Amino acid sequence: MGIVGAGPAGLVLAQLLHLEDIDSVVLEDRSREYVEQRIRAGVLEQGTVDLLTDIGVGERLQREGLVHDGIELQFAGERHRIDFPSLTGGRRITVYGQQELVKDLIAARLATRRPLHFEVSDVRVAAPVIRYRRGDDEVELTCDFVAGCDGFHGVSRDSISAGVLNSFEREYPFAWLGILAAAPPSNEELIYAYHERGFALHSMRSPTLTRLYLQVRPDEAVAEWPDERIWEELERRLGLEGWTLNTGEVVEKGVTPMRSFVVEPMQHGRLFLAGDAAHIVPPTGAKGLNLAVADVRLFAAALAVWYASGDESALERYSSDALRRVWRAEHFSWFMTSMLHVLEDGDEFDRRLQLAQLAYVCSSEKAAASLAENYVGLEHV
Ligand code: RFL
Ligand code: PHB
Repeated sequence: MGIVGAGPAGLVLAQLLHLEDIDSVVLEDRSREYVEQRIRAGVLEQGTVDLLTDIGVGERLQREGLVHDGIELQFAGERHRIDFPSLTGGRRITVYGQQELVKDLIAARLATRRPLHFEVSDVRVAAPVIRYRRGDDEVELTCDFVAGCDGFHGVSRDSISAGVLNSFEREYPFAWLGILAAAPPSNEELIYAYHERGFALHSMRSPTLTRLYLQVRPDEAVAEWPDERIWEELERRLGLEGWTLNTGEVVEKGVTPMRSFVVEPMQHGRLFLAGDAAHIVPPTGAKGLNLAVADVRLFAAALAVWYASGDESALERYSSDALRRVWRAEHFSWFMTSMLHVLEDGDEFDRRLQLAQLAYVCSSEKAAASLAENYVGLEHV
C-alpha cells in the first residue's frame, strides 16, 4: 500500500494496516517538525477516541485529553448549556490538539519500523504507481493500492482524469481568526457565541492554553489584528456580566478560510481518497479530523477483506459507504456555521431566523438532542 500524506488520515490508516499485517509506505512532503507543530483541530468524537485507543495510540490521549460533557451556546446576552451524556445516552467528546495526536501517531509508526518518509518531493500519483524524489533519488513505487491522504491541497485528487469526479462546493463570506494563548481557559467548556459583531469561540488545549476564534472577513490580513485588538473583540463578543476572559501571551495566530467541499466518488481505479483530500467542512461543527478517521477505518476494513480473500465488494462500496457520513457531517457543519455567523450583507430577517433557531435548540430537548448526537458523532451512518 502507498499512503500519500502523514496527517491524521494517512497515519491512522498506516497503523490500522500495520495491525492487519499489511505493508505500507507513508510519504509526506513536509518535515516531521512541521507536521508535529501544525495547529489545527481540537475536538475528538467519542468514536474517534475509542478507535485511537483500540489501535494502541490512546495512552497519552486518555491521560491528557480533556473530557467534556457539553458545550455552551451564547446569544442575546445569555449562555445555554447542551448536555451531551443525558441527550445521547452517555456519549461525550475529548479536547486534544491535533498536533499532539499526530505526534503520538508518528511515534507509533516509527516504533513499527515500517517506512514513513518525510520531506519527499515532486510526488506524482498514477495509481497504482507513485513516483517521488527522496534526497537525490528518484523513486518509483508500485503498490496494490494508493491512499490519497494528502489533504485539500494535495496531488492525489488531481491525478484523477478530468470528468471522472463530481465536486460540490460552498464558500462562506467569512473566515476564522484563530489564536492560541498562554492563559488558563476562562470556562470549563467550549463556548460558541453568536454576537451582532460576529461569531466567537472559546476553546482550549490544556489547563494553561486557551484556543480562541473570531469571525473575520475572508480577506482579512493577520497584520490588521494586533493582540490588543483581538482581546478587545473577544471580550465584546464573549463577555458577560460576572465572567472574566483570561488573557495571556498570544503564541500563535492565523486566519482560516471557511469552505464546504466534497468530491464523488472517493475512489477511482486503485486510488482511494480519504480525509480532507476528498472533503472539507467549515470548522464550526468540529468534524474534519473525525471524518478523516472514519474514512480510513472503513477503507482499512475493506482492504483487510481484500487481502484475506480477494473479495473486492467492500472496496467497491468504500466510496458510497464513506459518503453517507460525509454528507451528514457536511450538513451539520453547514447548519452550525449558518446558525452562528453574521452575514455582512444580511438583514434583520436573517438575524431573527438565527435567533429563533438558537432559541429552539436551547429550549426543545429534541432539537438539543439532534445537535448533541451530531456533535458527539453518529454511531451508525
Ligand atoms: P491533513 O491534516 O491536511 O494532512 C494531509 C497531509 O498530506 C501532506 N501532503 C503531502 N504529502 C506528500 N505529497 C504531497 N504532494 C502532499 N501534499 C500534502 C500534508 O503536508 C499533510 O501532512 O489531512 P487529513 O489527514 O485528511 O486530516 C484532516 C484534518 O487535518 C482536518 O480535517 C482538521 O484539521 C479540520 N479541523 C477540525 N477537525 C475536527 O475534527 N475538529 C476540530 O475541532 C477542527 N478544528 C480544523 C479545525 C481545521 C482548521 N484549519 C486550520 C483548517 C480548526 C481549524 C482552524
Ligand atoms: C478547536 O479547539 O480548535 C476547535 C473547537 C471546536 C470547533 C473548532 C475548533 O468547532
